[in-house]
Amino acid sequence: MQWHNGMRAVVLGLGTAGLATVHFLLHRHIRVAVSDVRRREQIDAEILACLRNMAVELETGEHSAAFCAKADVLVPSPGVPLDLPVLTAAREQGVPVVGELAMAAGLFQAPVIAVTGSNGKTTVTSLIGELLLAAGKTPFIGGNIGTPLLEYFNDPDRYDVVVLELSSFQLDLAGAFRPDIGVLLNISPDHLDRHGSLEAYMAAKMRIFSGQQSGDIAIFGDDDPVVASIQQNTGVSGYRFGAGPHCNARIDEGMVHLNVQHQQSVRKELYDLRETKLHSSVNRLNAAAAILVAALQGSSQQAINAGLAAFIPPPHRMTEVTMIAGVRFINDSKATNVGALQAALAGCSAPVILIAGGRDKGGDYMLLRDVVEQRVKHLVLLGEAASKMAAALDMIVPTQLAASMEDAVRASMAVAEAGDIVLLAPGCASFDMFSGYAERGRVFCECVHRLQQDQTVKEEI
Ligand code: UMA
Ligand code: ADP
Repeated sequence: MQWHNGMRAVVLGLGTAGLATVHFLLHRHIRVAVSDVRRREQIDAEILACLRNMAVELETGEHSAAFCAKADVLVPSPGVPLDLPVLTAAREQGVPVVGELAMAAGLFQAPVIAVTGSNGKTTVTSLIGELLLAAGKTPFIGGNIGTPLLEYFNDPDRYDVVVLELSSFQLDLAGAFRPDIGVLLNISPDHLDRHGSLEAYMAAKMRIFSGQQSGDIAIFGDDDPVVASIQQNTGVSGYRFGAGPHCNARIDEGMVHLNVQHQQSVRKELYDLRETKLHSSVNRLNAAAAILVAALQGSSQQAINAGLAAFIPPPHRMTEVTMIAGVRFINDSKATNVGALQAALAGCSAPVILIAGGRDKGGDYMLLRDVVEQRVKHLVLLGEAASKMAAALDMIVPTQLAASMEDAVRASMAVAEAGDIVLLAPGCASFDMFSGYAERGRVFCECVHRLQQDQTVKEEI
């Protein structure tokens, strides 16, 4: 994207990414206006004052054609759908529609590592950060993980490497973005309400590699059949992690065998995950991906081991809550799509009482039938998607509906026996009953701890 003084940009959406975009553009002497569908009184007063001080014009309550018509470029925030009438009109009139990645392309002063996939992005991005810190680096860690990626440009001299978690929404408008290392972990259907089809969603994910040139590195999750077939069909060569014998980071039980040739040197090393907090089946994959990245970045084996040992996985992802009468309670509230739920169940070795459901994201619950049949002994369903999920699964497993998380936890305990697992892995978004996955996970933990207290009181009586 070529910027010039006096250009007028309209930023759509005043969330965290939109605000960072405003600062980025003002710093480059671009005239900025912002449009947000929220009403003015719903916007934080401090942000309104800040925009006023910077003389940034603000439209609220709609994205009007009149407001956007004056733009030389439109910058939608990641969560803004790309089929809005103002965006369609802009494209028809030849007005560029660009995203954060396209704006940042070519401006990074440090090597860029970008991570995408349907599941595991946050875990892998934060683990790469930890491994690089252990190697004495100062990484900027941002993107979908929380800190807007354009905030890197507030103080670029501070960082010697950039690690970005990228969503399909961000990659949709990636422009000429070119990561030095791009990682595609896995692909399972998600966000189909926004992308319209699995093909469009996959195409967005593949954009992580589209700006890469010779010498750049592509890393693929080889155990994922969709990623493996994309790699084969597109002919993109790269490094692979997974269980296969040809993988450059090969998982075998709790060990990762690294075998990479990069810049004239060969590294054959063994990493033991058994004493780390990365022992779940999905976290072994995540660890293999991160080890590969760190090794290709030049981190020593000693530094990688130190980072693995220090890493604490982010909460609400296969986190053990407690054990009550021999029953283990696991919180995987962040399993917000069918792929994450499938992976959670596949990783459980004991019989599972599964608590699932929430806001439907267009997921195909029929895909769960095999793994539910193999792993789940009882299904407890919550939220808006409960009846759709029941229709797909109640022929396979005893199923009941629950009105609240408290009911779901107590109903699960009522059918559980010592040795079982009660797993919260909703396979759905949380917004029908909670403010987000974190609140849903917190409420689950509270219900489990209340149940534990009640059990203790009963035993004492
Ligand atoms: N808005 C409009 N018009 C619309 C839609 C939204 O004006 O048509 C406004 C809303 O009123 C709100 C603002 O846009 O004021 C929100 O913008 P946003 O949805 O882009 O959210 P941000 O707060 O800017 O956060 C975004 C990412 N959000 C989304 O992709 C939905 C955050 O990812 C990211 O952490 C943040 O930028 C910093 O990079 C969140 C997310 O849910 C965690 N991501 C999805 C996911 O992980 O599944 C992709
Ligand atoms: P994302 O940022 O892609 O949403 P997270 O690391 O936050 O990924 O994990 C989201 C969900 O996916 C959690 O339920 C977690 O247990 C599960 N998960 C983590 N890594 C993987 C993986 N490699 N494959 C499948 N599921 C995973």
